[in-house]
Formats: sequence, C-alpha cells, structure tokens
Amino acid sequence: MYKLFWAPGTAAMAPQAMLEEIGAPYEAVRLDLATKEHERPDYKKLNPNGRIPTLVDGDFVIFETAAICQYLCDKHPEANLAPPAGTPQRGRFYQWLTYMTNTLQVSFIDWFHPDWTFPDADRQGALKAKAEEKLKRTFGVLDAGIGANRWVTGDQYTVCDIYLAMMTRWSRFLAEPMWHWPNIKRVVGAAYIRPAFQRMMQKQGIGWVEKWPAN
Ligand SMILES: N[C@@H](CCC(=O)N[C@@H](CS)C(=O)NCC(=O)O)C(=O)O
Repeated sequence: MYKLFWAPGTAAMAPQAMLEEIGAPYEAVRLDLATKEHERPDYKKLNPNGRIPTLVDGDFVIFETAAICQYLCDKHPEANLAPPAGTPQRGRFYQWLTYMTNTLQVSFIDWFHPDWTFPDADRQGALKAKAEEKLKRTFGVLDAGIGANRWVTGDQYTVCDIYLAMMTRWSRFLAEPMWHWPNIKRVVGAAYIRPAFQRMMQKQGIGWVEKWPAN
C-alpha cells in the first residue's frame, strides 16, 4: 500500500488526486506545516529537502511532485493518466509537465515564499513582483499551447490536467489568477469537477476557488 505524506492545499494535491483517479489504496500521512513536522529528522530521512509531498511504495521512497506523478502513471498504465510512451502526445505530456514543475512551480514558490530567498522586506517585495510578472508570461505560453485542445495535451485527460488545476487553485491570490486565460479556464473547469479531484479536496479539507467565474 502506498503512503503519501501531505499537507492541505500543497503540491500533495496532485499525487493524491492521481491516487483517487487510480483507485489504489493508500495511507495519507498528514504533516502539520505550522509545527514544522516536515522539517523533523524522521521525515527528512524520507525527503532530505523537507518538502511536501513524499510517496512511499514499500521500500521505495520518492519525492518531487512531478516525479511521483510520472512514477504513478508508469505503475498504473490502466488508469491512462499519461499518453502511450513513444508517441508525440507523450512528448507533449513531458513538455507541459516539466514546464509546470520547473517554470511555473518555481515562480509560485518565489511568490509564496520570497523569505526563502531574501531576508529583507524590500528585496522580498521585488522578488514577489518579478515572480508575478513571470507567472503571467508563463500562463500565456501555457494557454496558447493548450489552444483548442480538450485537455492540456490533446484529447486525453492526463496528470497535466490535475497539475494545472492544482496550480490554478494556487493562483487565486494573484491579481490575475490563471482563470483569466480562457483555455486554462476551460480545461481546469472540466478538471476540478472530476469526482477524484473532488474526493482529494474533501479528504484534504479544502474547497475550490471561491471566486471561480460562473461561466
Ligand atoms: N519541487 C518540490 C517542491 C515542493 C514544495 O515546495 N512543497 C511545499 C508545499 S507546496 C513545501 O514543502 N512547503 C514547506 C513549507 O512551506 O515550509 C516538489 O514539487 O515536490
């Protein structure tokens, strides 16, 4: 049985939504960010970065959200959460998943945690402003890439759609959240209402975006 270390609303949303889609049994181990449980030595033995999430599969431990998601795709091909290996669609899947984790997610971290980079308020403010500018640019690139596709990578619902919905929820604090981009809004509007995504939110005790536009 899998063990997923998580905290509400964090990057653990994606692997937990995946596990719900897959229907695999898993134990969810909640970490309390307020008391810094993720920085405790026993957790850092699993994830030396002290970040959330981490997945344990028997003797195997894996961290980095996108890596966990790809691992679960490969372990559960029957869930069809990634296009078949060796196809252009799989290439597109790698492109957008990588883009979301190494470009968007990094800017989100700068926006939410400028104090992780700079100690003083002035430079934190400047970093936050820069991160928001970068995020807007990357949302535009992603939105154009999605174009008229039903889902991020084409006709198939994949982990990219789960990842996009997770990030869209994070973007609710920005001046221009991700749903201001029409293709992102269309895809996420269909992704967050899926029963597995809803179960994940219910289990994490979180809601969807309050300001989500009606149409
Ligand atoms: N690149 C890492 C980033 C993970 C990450 O930064 N997670 C955040 C939660 S979304 C975290 O652990 N935060 C700890 C904290 O706020 O102290 C991944 O994708 O797993």
